[in-house]
Formats: sequence, C-alpha cells, structure tokens
Amino acid sequence: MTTKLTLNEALDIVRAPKHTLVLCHKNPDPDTLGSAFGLKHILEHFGSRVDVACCDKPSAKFSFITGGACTELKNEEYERIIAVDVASPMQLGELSCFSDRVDLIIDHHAMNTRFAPYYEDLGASCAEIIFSMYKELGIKMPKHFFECIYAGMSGDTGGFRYSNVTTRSMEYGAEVISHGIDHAEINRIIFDSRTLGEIKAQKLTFEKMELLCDGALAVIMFTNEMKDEISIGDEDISDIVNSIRSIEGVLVAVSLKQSQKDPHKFSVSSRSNCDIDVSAVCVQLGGGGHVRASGATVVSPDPVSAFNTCIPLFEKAVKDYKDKSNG
Ligand SMILES: [Mn+2]
Repeated sequence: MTTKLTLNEALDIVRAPKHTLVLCHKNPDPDTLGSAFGLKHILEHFGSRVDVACCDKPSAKFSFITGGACTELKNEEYERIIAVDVASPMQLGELSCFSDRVDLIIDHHAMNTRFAPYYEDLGASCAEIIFSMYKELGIKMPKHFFECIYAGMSGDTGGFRYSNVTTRSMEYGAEVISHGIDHAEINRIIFDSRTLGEIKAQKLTFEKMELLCDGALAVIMFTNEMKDEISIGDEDISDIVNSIRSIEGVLVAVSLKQSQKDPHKFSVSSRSNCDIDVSAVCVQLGGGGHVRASGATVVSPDPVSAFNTCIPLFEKAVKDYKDKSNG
C-alpha cells in the first residue's frame, strides 16, 4: 500500500537537501526529460546535489534540456530517489531495479501503478506538475528551468494541440513564455527537426508498414535487422509511431520495436486518433499509459510472434469501435 501525497507533503520531500537521483522513463521524451531537469533546478535551489538518469540515451536534439549532462547511471550512493513521468516500474527499463527504493513519484498518468509514495495530478504533462510546484514554492528559477518546463508541456500536448490540453495548460504555457524563452525554437527542435537517422527510419517505416482493418490500423514492426540495414540506433526510432499515425483514415497506429540490447524484447507504442482506448489494450500486454497514447513491452522469441501477440488485440479494439460506430 503506497501513500498518496498532497502537494505540500511532496514539497516537504523536495525541500529537504539530499543527494538525489531523479529517474526518467525509458525512451525519454521531452516531458520526462523536461520534468527531470526542471525538478533538478528546484532541488538544487534547496541545496540538493542531483543526478538525472535514464536507461536509454536521449536523442541528441534534446541536449537543450539535458544541457549535455550525463543521463547514464553513475556509480554513486543516493540518499533519495524521485521518479518523474514514470507510470510503472517497467517504464524504468533497466533501472527498474531502483523501483522499490523510490521515495517519491511525480506523475500525470491515470494508470500509474503507484509503486512508491506518489504525488499525482492528471494534467496534460508531468511538466505541468513541476510548474505547479514551482508556483507553490514561490522561488526564483533560471531561464533554463522554463525551457525545460515548456519542452515537457509542448511535447506531451503535440505543441498544445492534443485533446489533453486544458485551460490550465494554456495558462501555464503563457506564464512560462513570459520568462523570455524561445518557445518557437523549442517547438522547432521537438517537432520540426529530425536527425538523419530518424529520416532514414521514417523512410523505411513507410516502406514496411502494414495497413490493417481497411486502413484504420497502421502497424510497423521495426526489427534490429532493419536498423542494421540503414545503420541507425534505437534512439532514431523512438517516434516512428507518430509518422504512421498521421496517415488519413488511420484510427490507431502501433509500432513494435525490437530492442538492440535484448532482441527478445519488443517495445509497443500505440496512438489513437479517436475514442479507441489504446491504454486498455496495452494493459492486456502488461503496459499502460494514456487513453490516446500508450505502451507496453512484450517478450517474444522473434518479431513474428511479437506481432501475433500484440496486433490481434489492436485489431479487435478497432473492429469493436467500428461496429459500434456503424450501430
Ligand atoms: Mn508525460
């Protein structure tokens, strides 16, 4: 049984100066990174020494968030561990060994498994929560803090466009911008800039993807063999599900990515363009997330069996939705 904390209880933890490890979720996106590095500023303000760690290497384009800081786990002893934007121990990937030592979870996922004392708020991004902490604390923060927060807010809302955007998202966004950050440049980096490896991955994705359920379900299985073929790494395919999701007529997009470190592991990312709840499907696969953006990791001997484990569940969800819509 874990404890639900109030904002002030969470802030009491944050205020205590301690040598702290902040953990991000695997496949790091702007929200987990922006929340972690934003929180690092707050913790440092109160005299803590802070390292941020993630099991996967962040894309080079997010160095404006990390400031080039190492996000590999250092061989140090920490007095306190805080997880940000992490819905379950599984989402820590290889750092899940720390899950039973986490002192505080700060998260916005409705499906959070609450594996440690947690402070949650179901806002559009975890960065919104870090920003609400900053507001409550009434402290002064450097410009980089606001860049981190903006990156998280914008990343998880697709540039303040998704259905998760609330009036609070817009109000916070406006307040963050008032600190003189270059929000247009941050959005350009997140949404309009790709590494060459990502472009190559996108090209191969469009060649190899499959359209099922009469074009309503787009699926890409990205194998290690495909990565070798175009000399790219895992960091280049973190976002491929969003490429196929934009195809007209697609209701649900799913990517299955074979891990280079462990070829028997396949990470599933799913996006819904409608009311189909992809998190319900991902829960069946041992994962979870948001209604319209969810993931899981499946263990399978080979790509074909990974496909056969996952895709029929998504097909069923799409078919059920279509049947219901057709009355
Ligand atoms: Mn998030």
